[in-house]
Amino acid sequence: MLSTIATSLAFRQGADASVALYVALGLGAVAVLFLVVNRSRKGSKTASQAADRPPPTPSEDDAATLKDGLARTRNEGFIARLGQLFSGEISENVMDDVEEVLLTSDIGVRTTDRLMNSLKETLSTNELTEVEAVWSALRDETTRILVTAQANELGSEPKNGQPKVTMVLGVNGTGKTTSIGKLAYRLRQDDLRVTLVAGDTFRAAAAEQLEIWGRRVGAPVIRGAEGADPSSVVFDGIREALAASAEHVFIDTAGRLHTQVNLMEELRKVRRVMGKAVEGAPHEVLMVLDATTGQNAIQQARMFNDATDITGIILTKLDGTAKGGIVIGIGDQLGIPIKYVGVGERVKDLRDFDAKQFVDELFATDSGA
Ligand SMILES: Nc1nc2c(ncn2[C@@H]2O[C@H](COP(=O)(O)OP(=O)(O)OP(=O)(O)O)[C@@H](O)[C@H]2O)c(=O)[nH]1
Ligand SMILES: [Mg+2]
Repeated sequence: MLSTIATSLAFRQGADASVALYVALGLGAVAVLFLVVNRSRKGSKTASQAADRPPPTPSEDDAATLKDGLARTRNEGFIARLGQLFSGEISENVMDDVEEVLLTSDIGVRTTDRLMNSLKETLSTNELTEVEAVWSALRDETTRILVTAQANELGSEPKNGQPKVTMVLGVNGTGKTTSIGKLAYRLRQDDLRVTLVAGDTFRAAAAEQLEIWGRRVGAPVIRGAEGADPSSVVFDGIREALAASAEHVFIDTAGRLHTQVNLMEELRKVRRVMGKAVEGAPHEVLMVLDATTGQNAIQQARMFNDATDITGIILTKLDGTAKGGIVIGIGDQLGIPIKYVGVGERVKDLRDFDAKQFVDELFATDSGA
């Protein structure tokens, strides 16, 4: 429209056609630039709003099942690719193909080696070309890996009459606050008293998001002033929870500081101070890993584990990824039990992790045994 006005103006003033064309093109370019800048501004506003937007309400009754959460891994991830491999004529070098599928999935090199060695050890040469045999051997070894990791009891229980203190950590955006909200909701459904503590004092929005969850599930939220020392906020928060006879306390923590070293140092300090507020705290240190980040999640867990001794893992966003194979890598490489999996954004979309059920749902394809 701007270019039409420019063209007619230029003609009316008696300029020649080429001048009119240049003016029109110039104005057109400005208009396009304006549109692009405006749109990208809108985009970034939406993205930041998304990060801090209120969580979906508990009145959304439907809850995603583990099977729903694993749909993409089953239909698009390594399981689907193995299924395709086995659906046609089995070639002699099927084991090479299986290895390639596993290596290019999110299971990781080390765990792929373990699975391949196990196949070669447990199956005879003939069986290595039988679909059913290979499929069920893979399934058995996967179960073994996960059941072994799940058997590690790393957390502890509080003394009688004291609250169970759970520290929740993980890099920013992985789903810490959302998972705390979901866990608190479950405990509140059982009428247990829960207190939430906003240990991320660096962003006001972090505490606000926790407060929204607190109001929603009926749990008091303790927060400090923006920029306050996280350790003192956490100490005071736990003492308040103790005074209020809370049965569970969840500590939300920062996912990002100026440097990783600062963050690890801060988390160490926060962890130490908890033991001064309640003996034996934290009883659980849950690391939140975003399944969509694949193998990076394992590196993150190693780093946080060095600083804080993680006792369990919450694996979020399984519903948004075909990289569910990461669960097997986590079990094999970290030996830290996966306690919960997030299968959606709604308050009920958190499932207890059960190794056998997980393997059943994962390998539940038409091409499977
Ligand atoms: N699809 C899906 N989304 C999830 C899941 N868990 C969390 N989210 C979404 O992930 C986004 C980030 O979640 P938060 O809980 O704010 O993450 P955080 O770790 O507290 O982030 P910071 O406080 O910025 O460090 C939100 O939009 C959540 O709704 C899940 O299991 N599935
Ligand atoms: Mg948060």
